[in-house]
Amino acid sequence: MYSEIKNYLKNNLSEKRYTHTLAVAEECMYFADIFGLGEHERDVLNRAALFHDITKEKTPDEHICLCRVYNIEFDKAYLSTPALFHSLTGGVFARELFPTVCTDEVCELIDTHTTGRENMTLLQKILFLADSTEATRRHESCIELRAYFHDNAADNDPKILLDRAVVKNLDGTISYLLRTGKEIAVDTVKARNYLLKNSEVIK
Ligand code: DGI
Ligand code: FE
Ligand code: FE
Repeated sequence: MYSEIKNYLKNNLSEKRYTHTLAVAEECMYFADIFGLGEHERDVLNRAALFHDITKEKTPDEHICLCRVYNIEFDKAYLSTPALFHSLTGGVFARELFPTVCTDEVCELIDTHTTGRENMTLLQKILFLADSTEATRRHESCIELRAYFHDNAADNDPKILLDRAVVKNLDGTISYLLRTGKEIAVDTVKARNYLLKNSEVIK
């Protein structure tokens, strides 16, 4: 099953996006080991990682069309930021191609991989973070975040470390959006506030 999906991705994504996709899947399995996840959760993570950027290279018009066809509501912030669209359309698009593989559990992870969301599940946090900490990312903030988690994983409660790393990732995105004058999605703010209020992220 995975080889069929990989074949599709290899033939339909740029080489860079394809390499990133495989690296996210590998990074998700690193987190799966850290958190001792079972077979089912590993499988859901793997599928979501493979599909997470399946529509990243589509045009804004193609995204709008997918939203119309599938009755997906989107914030007007998404029109000025096409980068946000792909997390909304990825699930429905993947499901059209691989209906039995892209289950609701898988879609739930794809939905939140870009902005995060209030009260995320462990698997949602893992995909959200793995997207930035995968080994082929070259951006300095991603390299730092990868080192932050990987270097501290052995001697910290991994759940708290994960929450801290998710907040750091959100902080980095928010700083970037402020620097470049872009709109901050409500889910991005809610994801951060929720963790500050409900998790032991502050030492
Ligand atoms: O798809 P990837 O490149 O692997 O990574 P991603 O899904 O995290 O997408 C990154 C892009 O999403 C990047 O251009 C910044 C943008 N982004 C993330 N959160 C927000 C956002 N853009 C806006 N305007 N608002 C957000 O809250
Ligand atoms: Fe993405
Ligand atoms: Fe990605």
